[in-house]
Amino acid sequence: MYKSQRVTVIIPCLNEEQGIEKVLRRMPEFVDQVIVVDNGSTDRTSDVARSLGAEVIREPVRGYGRSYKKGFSFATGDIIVTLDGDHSYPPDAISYLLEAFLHLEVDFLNASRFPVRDRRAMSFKHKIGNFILSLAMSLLYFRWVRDSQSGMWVFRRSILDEMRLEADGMAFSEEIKIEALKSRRIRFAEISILYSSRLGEIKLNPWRDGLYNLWFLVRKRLPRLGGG
Ligand SMILES: Nc1nc2c(ncn2[C@@H]2O[C@H](COP(=O)(O)OP(=O)(O)O)[C@@H](O)[C@H]2O)c(=O)[nH]1
Ligand SMILES: [Mg+2]
Repeated sequence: MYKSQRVTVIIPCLNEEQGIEKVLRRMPEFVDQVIVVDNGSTDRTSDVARSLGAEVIREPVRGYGRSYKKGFSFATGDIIVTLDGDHSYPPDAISYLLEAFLHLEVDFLNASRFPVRDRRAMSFKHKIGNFILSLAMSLLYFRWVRDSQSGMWVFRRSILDEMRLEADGMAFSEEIKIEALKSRRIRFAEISILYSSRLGEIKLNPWRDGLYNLWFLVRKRLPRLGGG
């Protein structure tokens, strides 16, 4: 419990045995439920997660978005916090994010990785790609978003009823923010966290996922451009 709110943390994992151990060891005491969604990892991810007290849920179909949607259906907290299992997002920032979330009285808080202070955390190519995707999202949805691709969010579980979440892959990260921005009832804010270099192997394919995510942004906007 954090200030009488039940907190669920959800972590999607695909072969993150190193990262998930560090993430779970740094998980704050006040978190009520930790869900790790495993998608057919071939390493010890599930065993490690279970031994450190997480609820491990298996999603048979691959995909970042797919595993989040599965995880949401098992969440019981009033507030959901998400992060990667690769130890690149700081679990220590959860209390700071929750404090800001409650203080700002928002329903969706995006943790921006920018400015990146750790030089090894993100390559120049990824910085450019992220900038293009965030600029595209900001222009298409008329709202300045610094980090459209961040994987760390804090939101009220109840807002999921207002969202249409369709992406099964990496585009899920931008889709959930778009759905939050589109709804008049959902108050959105963004603050910075410290992002560091990941443990283990990257699952994102920069060209394939980057271009697809750009296309996804435009496609999701198109029917609205035509129909108003
Ligand atoms: N369950 C599940 N997790 C995934 C899948 N793809 C990526 N992940 C996890 O999602 C998180 C984000 O992936 P990552 O490679 O770190 O991408 P990046 O942070 O955008 O560079 C990591 O915790 C991955 O293990 C998937 O298909 N299924
Ligand atoms: Mg990551």
